[in-house]
Amino acid sequence: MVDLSKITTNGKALYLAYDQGMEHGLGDFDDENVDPNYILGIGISGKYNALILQKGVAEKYYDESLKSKIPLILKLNGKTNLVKGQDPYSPLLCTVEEALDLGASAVGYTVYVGSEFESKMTSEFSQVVREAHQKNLPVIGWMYPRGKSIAGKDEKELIAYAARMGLELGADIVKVKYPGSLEALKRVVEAAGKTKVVVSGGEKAEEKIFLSMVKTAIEAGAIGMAVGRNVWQSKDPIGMTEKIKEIIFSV
Ligand code: FBP
Repeated sequence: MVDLSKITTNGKALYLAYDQGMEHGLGDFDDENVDPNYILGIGISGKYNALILQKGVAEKYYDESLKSKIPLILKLNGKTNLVKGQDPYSPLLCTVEEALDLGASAVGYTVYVGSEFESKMTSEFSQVVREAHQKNLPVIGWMYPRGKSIAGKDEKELIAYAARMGLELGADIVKVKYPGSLEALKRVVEAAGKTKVVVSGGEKAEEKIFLSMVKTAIEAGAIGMAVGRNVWQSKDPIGMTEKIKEIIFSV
């Protein structure tokens, strides 16, 4: 088993996701959070377990002085939201070797389970797992059911299936969308087995609703959260961080 201690605290984790500039475009940003330095500041002051970046941002902003302050999870694949009308494919953009050179403590990769391009992604993901595990580097699978073939299917069941795919493919942690209830998330955690589960933050929600999702995630057995917009779109990102941490790390 790969050692997760560099990116967890007592087995729990809170990650700050900042790959939305590629995945969603500028619509997620305002004048402050468009600047990667603003996010790094939140990550460091909030003592996050790791910051999630694409390689270009890591190369230009995650410099030597930051490496001892906050661990890096390098996202190895990505895509824009501009390509429409076909099933999603997220190509490998960065190698495990490059991630290590950039100072990464773990790597991440999105698999769109159910996409007609699923086999390309499962194959790339398997290669990532192979190379990363040779270097004792943890791998986090963003396991997201997507594509025409899943239309009309039970979303909760699909999220559990995607989490299971993460286990089957060798992910150390799977990052999943919140399936809507405690029972559904318990099933996801059960499906993932010894692969740990973190829940994705999602669109900016009302604080009470978001924090109750965090509470449910921990109750269901997830080790924590990977949050972006609900923190760095907040008027008080550090205050928000403290509230999330109180839930994740006090149990
Ligand atoms: P948020 O907390 O802002 O939702 O970020 C989590 C995340 O998984 C990001 O890492 C990624 O950019 C984004 O969500 C992808 O979401 P989607 O594919 O649903 O647009």
